[in-house]
Amino acid sequence: MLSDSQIKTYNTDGLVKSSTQLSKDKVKDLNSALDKYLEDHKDENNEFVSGLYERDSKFLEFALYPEIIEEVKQLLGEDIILWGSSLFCKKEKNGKETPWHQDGEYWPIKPLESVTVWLSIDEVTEENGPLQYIPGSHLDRNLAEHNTLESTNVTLNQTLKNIDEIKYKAKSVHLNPGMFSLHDVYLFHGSRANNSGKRRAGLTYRYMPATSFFDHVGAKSIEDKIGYSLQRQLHLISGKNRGGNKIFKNHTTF
Ligand SMILES: O=C(O)CCC(=O)C(=O)O
Repeated sequence: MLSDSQIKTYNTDGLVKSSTQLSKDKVKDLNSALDKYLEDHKDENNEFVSGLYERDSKFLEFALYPEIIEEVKQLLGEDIILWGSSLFCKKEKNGKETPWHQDGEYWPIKPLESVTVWLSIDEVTEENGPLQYIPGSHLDRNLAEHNTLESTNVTLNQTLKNIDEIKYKAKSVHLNPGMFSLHDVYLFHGSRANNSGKRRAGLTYRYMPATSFFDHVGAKSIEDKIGYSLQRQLHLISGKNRGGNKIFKNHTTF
């Protein structure tokens, strides 16, 4: 569980590193799932894969681990929907940069609230392109202007317009396999390219309060801009669906 001081850090910085370390067996399971996925999709570019558990349901299991859910609950309250998952698997050479961005810029959630769990599969150090963020950049609860990038050498094509003058404030998140951080939907974050010789793979799981509404219909207009589908399966994992969401699976009844 997150301590009071970790919750305070999340509130003031917009990101906190959890103290939880998943067991060796769970880390092994994560690695096997990724190895299998990469083998099954070896002809594709897997540096950034969105809609991961829709593509391979094995990845749903990790998002439901109580170690993770209990900490998400501490930040979002009892009513929680898991709505998304991605793979960020930077190659060991020429591993793509993730430009500085706010997640909320292109997410059809109203009111916009979400916590991302960034779960490490590989060791993440300063060398292999750790997640970086600007502490406190989430505080005014506004979406800043983004530019659309033409480059194909990035995982996402959106980048914050006025990031250069505050980049010096950036902090990095270093993780061992089976550790995770949690970050806020308005946080400015990104990651550098990887040329370290060591792969940097992690999963992101996105949770929203079930009091918010995920707008599958409105999402269609955003999909053209970002270039991938936002038609996600919503999983109610705790409490009640108070936002009138279209739930794919309810995990709270047995
Ligand atoms: O891991 C990365 O490179 C970026 C992750 C990210 O953008 C996110 O978690 O929203």
